[in-house]
Amino acid sequence: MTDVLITGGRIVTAVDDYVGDILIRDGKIEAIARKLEVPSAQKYQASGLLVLPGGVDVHTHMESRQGIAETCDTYESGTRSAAFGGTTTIIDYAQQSKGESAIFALDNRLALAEPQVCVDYSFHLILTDINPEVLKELPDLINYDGVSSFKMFMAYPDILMVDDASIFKTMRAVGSHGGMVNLHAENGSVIQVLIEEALAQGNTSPKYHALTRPTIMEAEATHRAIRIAELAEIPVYIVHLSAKEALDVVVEARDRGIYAFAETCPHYLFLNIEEYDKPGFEAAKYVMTPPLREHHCQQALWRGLKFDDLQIVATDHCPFCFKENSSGWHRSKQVGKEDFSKIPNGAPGVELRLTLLYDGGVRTGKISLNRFVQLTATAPAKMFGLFPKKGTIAVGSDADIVLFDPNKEHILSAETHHSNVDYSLFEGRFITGKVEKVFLRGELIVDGDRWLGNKGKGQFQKRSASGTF
Ligand code: DUC
Ligand code: ZN
Ligand code: ZN
Ligand code: ZN
Repeated sequence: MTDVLITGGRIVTAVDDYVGDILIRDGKIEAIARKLEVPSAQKYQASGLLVLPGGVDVHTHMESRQGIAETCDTYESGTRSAAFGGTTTIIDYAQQSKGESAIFALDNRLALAEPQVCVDYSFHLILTDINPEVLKELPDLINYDGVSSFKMFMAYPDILMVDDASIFKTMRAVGSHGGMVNLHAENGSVIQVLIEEALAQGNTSPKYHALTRPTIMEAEATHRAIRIAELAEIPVYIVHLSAKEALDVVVEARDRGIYAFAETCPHYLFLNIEEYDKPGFEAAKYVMTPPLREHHCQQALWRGLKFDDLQIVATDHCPFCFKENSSGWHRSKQVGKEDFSKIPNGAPGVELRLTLLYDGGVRTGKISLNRFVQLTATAPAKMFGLFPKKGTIAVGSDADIVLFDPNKEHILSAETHHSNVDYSLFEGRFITGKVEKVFLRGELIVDGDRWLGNKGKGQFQKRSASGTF
């Protein structure tokens, strides 16, 4: 592999900000200096551009089944879309079916993803059936397979929801081995009552998805999750935190010295509950869980990002097409046309995380440039055992590098994104700041609008301990 030299860019990490040259050799960062001369290297001039570590998105759902629906991005299309957005590593999910071995679930997902992935990848293991045999498998998954995070749902009774005892047992089983539990924190049993009441009253439109999932039921489950983790004496990670009330619970725990961590997602930062007032079935595009919240929640989330009560921004990319299509699995939102509770839960976004957060966070002064890198690359890599291989620009790290033009103006649209999904949550939004070039382990995979990557080139990442930073 020819050496690569990136010259004259503004190199930004979670802590640094300077102009310099980066030499890449055999996929890794070989040297960084004010000026490097390597005549034989392939050169890329980066003056005027930000040179950022490749993004790490720790929450995506490619080819993921939900009831009779399946997300519409394959591992190939979804990871290509990620790459165009400056994300070079994803952590997706392998889900244990009821009665299945967790190791079997991982092997199955690996076989599906491996020939397709265009960026580096790992999985969190979703546990749906916690029994003594499965608990015994977990240390092996951490120590031999490099899967150190386990997700459970406190919502969706009869489908995914596990009880508190299962959460506690799992925490105990993985904690001493460097594993961490991720939780979808909502009180699923209470929410189910509200859903049934709404439907009984004939309230079937998408807006009732939001109205039946109150913020205090997110806060209640967040509190329960953290207190159970406190008893088990292990760190805990709350996925897709959306509500101020839930954030308050995290802040309270962190102030007591508890290792409670949480992520939020771009849609909670930039959109609010008013989207559900869109006419007709249009609002179904915004049916994700938790739902979009009131405006005051957004302000709280930004504050949480700024003061490190929230550590990570991940996308929860879970794309279902809006329009019906005929191929195989029903993949569209139309499944829930007559009943909001049947609308597949999830929204797209894997390609937009960096641009949205740069435009709406850094440019507006809500977060600093270093914090932007911390939230999108460094903290996710550290939280889930990928650092320092991933998540930073340093000698010896993988050469996953994004050249970002901070002044380029563009308009977000489903017409120009690279996901299979047929709509954008941010259609027509005017943005300043764009991913220009993306290197995956030193190979240029995105060059402006051109795709230079290859499916199957993404490498599975065996991770070290989660939740230790
Ligand atoms: N939770 C997720 O993390 N993704 C999609 C749907 C859900 O409820
Ligand atoms: Zn969830
Ligand atoms: Zn998700
Ligand atoms: Zn259908």
